[in-house]
Amino acid sequence: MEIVILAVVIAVVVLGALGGLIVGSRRKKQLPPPPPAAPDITAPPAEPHVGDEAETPREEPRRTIEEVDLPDGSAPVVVEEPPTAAPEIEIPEPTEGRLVRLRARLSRSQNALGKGLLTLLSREHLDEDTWEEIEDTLLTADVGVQPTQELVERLRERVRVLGTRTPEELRTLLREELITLVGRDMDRAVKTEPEDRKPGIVMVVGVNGTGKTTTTGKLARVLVADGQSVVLGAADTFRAAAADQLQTWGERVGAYTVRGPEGGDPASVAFDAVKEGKEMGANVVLIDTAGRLHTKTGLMDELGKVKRVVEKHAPVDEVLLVLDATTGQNGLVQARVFAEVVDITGIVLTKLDGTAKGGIVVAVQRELGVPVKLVGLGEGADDLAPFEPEAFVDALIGE
Ligand SMILES: Nc1nc2c(ncn2[C@@H]2O[C@H](COP(=O)(O)OP(=O)(O)OP(=O)(O)O)[C@@H](O)[C@H]2O)c(=O)[nH]1
Ligand SMILES: [Mg+2]
Repeated sequence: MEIVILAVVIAVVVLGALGGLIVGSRRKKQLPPPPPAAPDITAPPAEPHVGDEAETPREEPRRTIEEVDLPDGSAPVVVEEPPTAAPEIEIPEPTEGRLVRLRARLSRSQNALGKGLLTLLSREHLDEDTWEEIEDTLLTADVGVQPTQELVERLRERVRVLGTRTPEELRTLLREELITLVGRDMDRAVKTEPEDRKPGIVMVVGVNGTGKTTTTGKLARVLVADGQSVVLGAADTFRAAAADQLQTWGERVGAYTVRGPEGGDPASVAFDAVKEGKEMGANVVLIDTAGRLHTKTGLMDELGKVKRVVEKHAPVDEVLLVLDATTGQNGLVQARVFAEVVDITGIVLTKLDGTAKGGIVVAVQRELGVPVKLVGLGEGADDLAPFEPEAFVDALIGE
């Protein structure tokens, strides 16, 4: 009996000591973590680059199994904040002179056109064959038949008048003629600020994958950089991912996104977005629409409906048709069909960084009688530039 009592006493003492050890070690680990270093708000927002993530060191301290044990009541419960509570709002870079800054992107793929023309024009004897080569160069760059013939005619006339040609003279001449061809006097401002009301309403349309959502997101950044408040309407209700994609762009610059149920009516989302924009006192509402093939009548009709429903609020100020520059002449067919369904007021030419077919700028403006207002020069957040004929032509022929 005495032995049993002794054994029980020993067991209690040993267990108590062990328990104390465990509690002690828990207390030690529950010290509050050191405060995180304050973010450097003076640093410019860093652009992510390929492979960045792989190099980011793991900053969070690892938690041990003991720490995630149930609390024993004697120690306070430590609730950890989620690592990123709210996304940091980025301040996009200003838009002025963007095309000049992004010129290298253009010239990498386009230089061939301008340089080729200059070389041909510098030949001692400008015979019929040479003029034909000049024509071919322009056609290959998708300038289009009619504009090419006009340009060649003007060049022939001016070269004849010039007589002897210095390279500098030729360059000036070609520059002038190309700028005339692209069009000096078109109003290329994106209409986001109607005089008599708020918000301005912009719709973004085009076939699948041309860059509509990306362009809407980049445009939101441009507007925010210019001090405007923006509401986004995710009228692409075909895929939930489409609304997520747009919302992510919006969150980065603090623009609110109105979205509807997947498979819902795009017109009602667009309507709600403008309603929300009005209530919030926003300057601009940008409506992203689902990509649709210009050959699918039902979908094209739906697009017409989106616009009509939005116009129950107010006229749409800008309908931007997004065209992928790499698709060349097919873009013209798309442009024609879209223009029939919704009046296009401006063209956005995307992916100009990946093609030597910059001549499509000329062709598509001719086709629609509507100016190219913006150009996409990359996948980066600030790779959308207001289109400027002079900077564009300078990129073609090099400085
Ligand atoms: N290189 C380059 N890529 C671009 C440009 N604009 C868009 N993209 C890319 O094109 C792809 C399609 O872009 P989205 O914006 O999703 O195209 P979308 O028209 O909204 O597509 P859907 O909604 O599916 O019709 C993405 O990978 C973009 O990063 C550009 O100017 N240059
Ligand atoms: Mg999209």
